[in-house]
Amino acid sequence: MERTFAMIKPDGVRRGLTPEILARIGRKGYRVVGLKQMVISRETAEAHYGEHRERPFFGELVDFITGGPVVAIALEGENAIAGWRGMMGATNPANAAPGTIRADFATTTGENVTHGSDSPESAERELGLFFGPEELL
Ligand code: FUP
Repeated sequence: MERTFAMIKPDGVRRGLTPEILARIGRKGYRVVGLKQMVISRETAEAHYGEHRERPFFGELVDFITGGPVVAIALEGENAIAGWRGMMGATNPANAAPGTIRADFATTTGENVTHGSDSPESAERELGLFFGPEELL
């Protein structure tokens, strides 16, 4: 069993895609072990995207991710890290495989609806950033 951190970003929440995305997660068979709607602080956003700090899009990325409510989700299941990234599709929706969330619901890299941890180390770090131990059931 593996745990990963998933997020419905502000564009997804604003567009009312939360139920659709949670339904896909449920159909796939992942267990939701943590779930909350929240507005991310700048401090948390900068820590979450710390690996991109030097990239030219960093400021816009932080503005975007803190600009409205997100849904933070802790998922559990077999191969959940790679599996959830597979359901999301490529970062740039133009390259995302048909049937993936980003192919179905997004048009730009900057606003691509969902996030998913990319490794066991990221998953542990991101779950710790967004959830206290008492929030993961
Ligand atoms: P992913 O793991 O698929 O979310 O992709 P990255 O970690 O590479 O990028 C994180 C976020 O930074 C993306 F979701 C959107 C933003 N980004 C850009 O805006 N422009 C880029 O060229 C790359 C990423």
